[in-house]
Amino acid sequence: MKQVLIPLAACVAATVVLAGCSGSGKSASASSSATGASASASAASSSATSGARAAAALQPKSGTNTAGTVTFQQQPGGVLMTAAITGLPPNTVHGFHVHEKGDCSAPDAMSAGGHFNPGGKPHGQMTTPDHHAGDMNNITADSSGNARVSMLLPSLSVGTGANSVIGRAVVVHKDPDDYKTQPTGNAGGRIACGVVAAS
Ligand SMILES: [Cu+2]
Repeated sequence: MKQVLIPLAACVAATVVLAGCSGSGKSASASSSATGASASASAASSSATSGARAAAALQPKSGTNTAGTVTFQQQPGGVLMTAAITGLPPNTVHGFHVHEKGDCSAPDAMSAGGHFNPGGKPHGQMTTPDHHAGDMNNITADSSGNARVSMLLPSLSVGTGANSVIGRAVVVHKDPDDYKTQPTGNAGGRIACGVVAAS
């Protein structure tokens, strides 16, 4: 099952990346100079080079075996995030965020601080206007405890600007994010953490 699914998912991700790469440089510079662009969109593109990449290796925290790899790639409309996570309890849903501090040293990962929120927004679902830049959709483990997801994150960048993921941390939580409770989404403890570095 796993061996069948992974090549398929990798192929889809590669297709998306390739599609995003072709002709992307012009769109990025066009949006950064457009006066009508929203604040978050112009912040995300003005300091980022399309195609720039970053990655985080998730390490188990709070006594779990949860681990994985998260990659970020700058695209004209935001950052394409792809994650492959293992060691989750089977068939469970977990909050998943970019947190402010690139510090996963604490056994409970509390050293990573709160959600990455350079815009000073309320916590919420990433598809709504009000959300932390680091808010991402919940991830769902399959019957083997694996999760493989891709999301386009509109409020982040890969670069040197205020919204860049580089030097932040990715955190997997014990419980689902309810997308409402402030400022955490009531997602419980932190079961994996990884610092994001340019790649
Ligand atoms: Cu979090």
